[in-house]
Formats: sequence, structure tokens, C-alpha cells
Amino acid sequence: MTSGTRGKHPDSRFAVLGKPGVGKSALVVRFLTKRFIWEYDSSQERTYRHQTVIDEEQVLLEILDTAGPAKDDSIHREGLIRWADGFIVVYAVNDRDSFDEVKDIKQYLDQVKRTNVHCVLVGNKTDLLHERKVTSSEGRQLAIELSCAFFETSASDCICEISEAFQDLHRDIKRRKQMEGKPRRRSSAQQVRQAFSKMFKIQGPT
Ligand SMILES: Nc1nc2c(ncn2[C@@H]2O[C@H](COP(=O)(O)OP(=O)(O)O)[C@@H](O)[C@H]2O)c(=O)[nH]1
Ligand SMILES: [Mg+2]
Repeated sequence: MTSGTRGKHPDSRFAVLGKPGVGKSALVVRFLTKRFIWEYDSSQERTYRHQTVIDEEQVLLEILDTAGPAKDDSIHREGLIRWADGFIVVYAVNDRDSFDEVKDIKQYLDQVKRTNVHCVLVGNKTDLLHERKVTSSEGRQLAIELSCAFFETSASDCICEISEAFQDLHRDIKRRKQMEGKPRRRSSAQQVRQAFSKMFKIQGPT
């Protein structure tokens, strides 16, 4: 979707997961184009490359909009989970089943990644006020339980919370990459101890 980024390594890779119909494609397209499109091919899995600015920094995001059941045990799906640095797990606030599926999805991510999973929980379709089946506090509570950030969105109404969810996930991933990239510095106390021990060995008993 973004020209001039071919061959460039992405700063963050996101996979968007959730029960079919919760609005994953709508959210992704809204984030990328600022537009809401009512119908998408629900069977199609797509990856987008998107150059944007987050915290005054140019970043290249790769976003995988998944299709089909969020959790299947196929090798293909496992590969996608390994590929991603972080996950946007979506449910629809008017679909209780999609909310109940979230725990299973997170468990599956933990199992495949076997490391601290970066994830944002998104409750979508908040514009459907009279159809709501999941309250905001239930969503927030689940996010705490799963150690995820939490946002409620409406792909049809507003872009702001959607952008925030994507940006938040990028920041989280960036923080971890910085921590991992930092060379471990020995404390000065440790250095002094090592110097003494070296001296002692050199002058040690004959
Ligand atoms: N009212 C409303 N409808 C939405 C919203 N997001 C998606 N939809 C609709 O929900 C249906 C499924 O959306 P889609 O993005 O294809 O879901 P996906 O299968 O999770 O990718 C489509 O008819 C969308 O127009 C939303 O925030 N509000
Ligand atoms: Mg879709």
C-alpha cells in the first residue's frame, strides 16, 4: 500500500486476529486510508505495508489482516503468529461469543510465541449502542487479566482510538526491541570486584 518501501525492513509487524465478522478488515482499512468501507471479502488474508509517523519518527509497519478462525492449529497460522511482533485481538461489543473467544486466542499466542506477547485488546462496533452485549468494564477487566492494553473503537464512526491502538502497540514493541538491543553493561562494583580477583590470582600463593 505504501510506495518506496520495497526491501525496507519493517519497524513493527502486527497481526490482527479475532472471530470472523468483528470488523478486523474495517479497522485495518480505516487505519490505513481513514475511510470506512462497509463490505470486505471476508475470506481474504492480506498484508499491508504502511509508512507513517509515530512520536515524530518515520516508521514502517507491516499489518496482516487475518481471515478465517482466529485460532486454528495449522502450520500456516503458526507461522503467521511467529512472524508477528505484536497482535491486535479484536472482538465486537455486540457479539458475546467473540469476546469469550479472546482468552483462547491469547492462550494460543502465548503457546506459539513462548515469550512475552505484545497485544492490544480492541472492542469494536461501539456505535451499535442498543446491541451492546459486552460492557466497557468487562473489556478493561479482561485486558488487565491478559496483560494487554485496551481500546474501544468504532470503525464506522471514528479513526482516533484505532490509530491509538496501533501506535500503542508499536511503542510497546519498540521498547522491547530497544531493551533487547542494549548491550549489557557490567556495574562498576562488579568491575572493581573482577579487577581485585584478577590481582589476587596474579599475586596468589606460590
Ligand atoms: N456498525 C458497525 N459495523 C462494522 C464496524 N466494523 C465493521 N463493521 C461491519 O461488520 C461486518 C464485518 O466486518 P469485517 O471488517 O469484514 O470483519 P472481519 O471478518 O473481522 O474482517 C461488515 O459488514 C462491516 O461493515 C463498526 O465499527 N460498526
Ligand atoms: Mg476480514
